[in-house]
Amino acid sequence: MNAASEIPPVAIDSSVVAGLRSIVGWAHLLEDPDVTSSYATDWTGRFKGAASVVVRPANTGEVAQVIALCGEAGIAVVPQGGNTGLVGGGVPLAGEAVLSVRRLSGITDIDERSGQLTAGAGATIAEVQAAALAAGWAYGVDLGSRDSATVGGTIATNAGGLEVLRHGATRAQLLGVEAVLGSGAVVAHMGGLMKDNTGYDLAGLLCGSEGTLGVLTAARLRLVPPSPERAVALIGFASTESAVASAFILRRALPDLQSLELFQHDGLDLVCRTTGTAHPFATPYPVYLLAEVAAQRDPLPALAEALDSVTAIGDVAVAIDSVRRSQLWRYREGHTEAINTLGAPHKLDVTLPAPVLAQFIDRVPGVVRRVAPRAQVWLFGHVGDGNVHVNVTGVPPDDALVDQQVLVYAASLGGSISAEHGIGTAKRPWLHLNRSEAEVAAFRCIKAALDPMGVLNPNVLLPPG
Ligand code: 2HG
Ligand code: ZN
Repeated sequence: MNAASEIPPVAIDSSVVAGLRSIVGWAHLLEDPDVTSSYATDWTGRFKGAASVVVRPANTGEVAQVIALCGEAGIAVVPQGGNTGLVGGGVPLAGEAVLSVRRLSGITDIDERSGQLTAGAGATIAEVQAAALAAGWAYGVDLGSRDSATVGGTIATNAGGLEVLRHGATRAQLLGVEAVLGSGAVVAHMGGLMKDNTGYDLAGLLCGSEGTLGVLTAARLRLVPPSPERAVALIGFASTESAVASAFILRRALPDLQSLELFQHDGLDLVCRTTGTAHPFATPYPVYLLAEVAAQRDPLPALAEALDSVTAIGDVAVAIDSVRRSQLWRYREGHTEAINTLGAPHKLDVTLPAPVLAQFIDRVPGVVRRVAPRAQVWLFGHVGDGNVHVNVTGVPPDDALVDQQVLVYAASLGGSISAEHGIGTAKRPWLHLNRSEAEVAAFRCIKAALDPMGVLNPNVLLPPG
């Protein structure tokens, strides 16, 4: 169903191709399948399509012209940033044209006093972080794919990542956006005012809309004060229950807690085997927490005191210097790449209410194995946000049963079927698990109003029909 394979590109009339070429220039209209294929396969390899063309506009005016032309010609467009999405939302699975925003990568108007900057949609998160740091600030979003993920893509999915518990997800960083709507109109509200109650929050609406309402071209981002002093603790636990209970204790005890992650023995072992790294402790533990505290002054005394108050700890390693901190982080950040070495995984990114989080983690492998006895289940994620990344390998890419079982189970416990990766193509059939008919009808009205020609990413988020 959702993992399309070998889809032939939709033929576009040569006059439209010529029109697009005259907008972006010869070098930025790509047609050769050898070149366009990297834009048409998602990072996991589960979602493979074929782009009719790839257009790479240089500025907002060109984006608007491309959308207007595609709208008139009835050609659907998939906006794409760094192509790091994990739910098939940024790749052309029905032969759409790809509009890459990578060339809109400038970072401008840095205001060191108020802590704000303007980033083009194609700037990477690492570039925004570096610009923020150079101005004496920090960007409140960090994620493993920071070197490729773009501002546009992270806004389109309201990306979360590793610091949500402290700074909120991407939507919380937005002071304004510039975007080209499906109508071809350009909307821009980039004044950067902290207080501005002048009607609908378009930035908030476009954030998380997965390219279905507008193509984001730039954003005014709020920055956060830097927290240069850091300490990381890796803690082994004998059970999920004790790890989750301890996570809640640490969260309350540590106001400077920046990240609070969970992973399991199998995932750690896979990371160690694929990277040739030693295990952190002499004895393996079924579950691990990784906690990072970041402050303006030495966070170690507060971390040590908080760890003392946690009784269930099996073993703990604490790192202060950056090399050792990175080594501990590798055990967690290495999961995504290590799992991909086993073949294209199914990625089910869910959030659970706190009281049922441990129950979900312990029982979800059984839920998967009921329908896929030979599947392997990998569980890790941002336990501080109740967000578990359920990865399943050993299942064909287009097998929907595993996805259904996991998502139905999460929703039955009051959870969300998408914590931070979005709905994309992968989860469209299950939107109803979290959204009522009235809500989906409201979504369709918004889509029709902002994208009247239905040109923008028509095959994601909203269920067909
Ligand atoms: C992470 O938290 C990302 O590392 C990717 O959201 C999660 O690979 C995944 O499933
Ligand atoms: Zn994540």
